[in-house]
Amino acid sequence: MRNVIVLILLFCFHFSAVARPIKVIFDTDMESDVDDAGALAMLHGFANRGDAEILATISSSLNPWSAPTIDVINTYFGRPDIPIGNVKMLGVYRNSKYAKTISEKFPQDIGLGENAPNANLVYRKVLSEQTDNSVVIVTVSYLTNLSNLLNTEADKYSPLAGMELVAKKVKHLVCMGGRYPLEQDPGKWGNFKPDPKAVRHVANYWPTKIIFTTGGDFANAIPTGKILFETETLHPNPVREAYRIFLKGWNRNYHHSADLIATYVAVKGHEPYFKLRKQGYFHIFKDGTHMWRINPNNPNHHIIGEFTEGIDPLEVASDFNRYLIQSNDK
Ligand SMILES: [Ca+2]
Repeated sequence: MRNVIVLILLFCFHFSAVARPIKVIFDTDMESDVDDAGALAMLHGFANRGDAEILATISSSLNPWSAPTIDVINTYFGRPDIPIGNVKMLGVYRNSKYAKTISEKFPQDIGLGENAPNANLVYRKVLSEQTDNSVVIVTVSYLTNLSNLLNTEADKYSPLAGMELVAKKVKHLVCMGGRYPLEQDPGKWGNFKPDPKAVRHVANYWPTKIIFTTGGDFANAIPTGKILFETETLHPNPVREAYRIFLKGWNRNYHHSADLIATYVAVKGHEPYFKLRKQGYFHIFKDGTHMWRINPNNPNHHIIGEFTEGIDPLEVASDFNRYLIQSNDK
């Protein structure tokens, strides 16, 4: 009898400790690299398993094919009505090898990014509808939208300004951004380069915890995507097609997992695979180069760039791959 009570208590503790599904807003530059497509597929994989609820998918790119590619992937996974927002006016534009082809070849009904509402409005509407301290935002992209969000004022969705709205509704932010280790030479790479002003604004003023995840060798150690080519699907898989186009000429059928790491951490947390470093803060220089400094400590800044001892990165890759093919039509 006592064992039964202990089991019941453990069961209750387990399900009260982490509320499932995790409510996620996904912010992406679905254009220059293809791991964004993999990360969004992975997020749908989590949603299919009941681990995540996708509240909104947002493009931080002015590339007009970024938002429709997001819509293609949402539609393929049976969630065609997830709100999509897009950065407006001042933003980063990068070319894409795959986004136009994917947007034209697969079902989507947004057309072009300019038809998507302003990212600010989507963020404000969606956040205002959620319970307090419940939303995880994951950005695998430029920080333009999140910087703009902090600058928004009260509107029809909420009487709160952006800073207060984020502080009230967001649990934490997961940000794929820099390189690691970072103490020696400033890292200059990827998502922090095109709009460093936004990165500094978000890193210095974002009112909740930020978990930074890093790329480079750490993300290269987790090769993912091959499984897309090995798994037959009833309907043509747009994520497989995006990887195929992107990897053509590279003479390989896998890719790094930078954006997938951030997405995994957003839904599952850092365990069991990754070490979470808490002491220090992420210093962002004016040009977007960055350095993890041990002092002073910023309790809101955490960083992930190393595997837990004993973890084989290929083991992580095979787990990530499982989520990548959690489509509805296998
Ligand atoms: Ca990205």
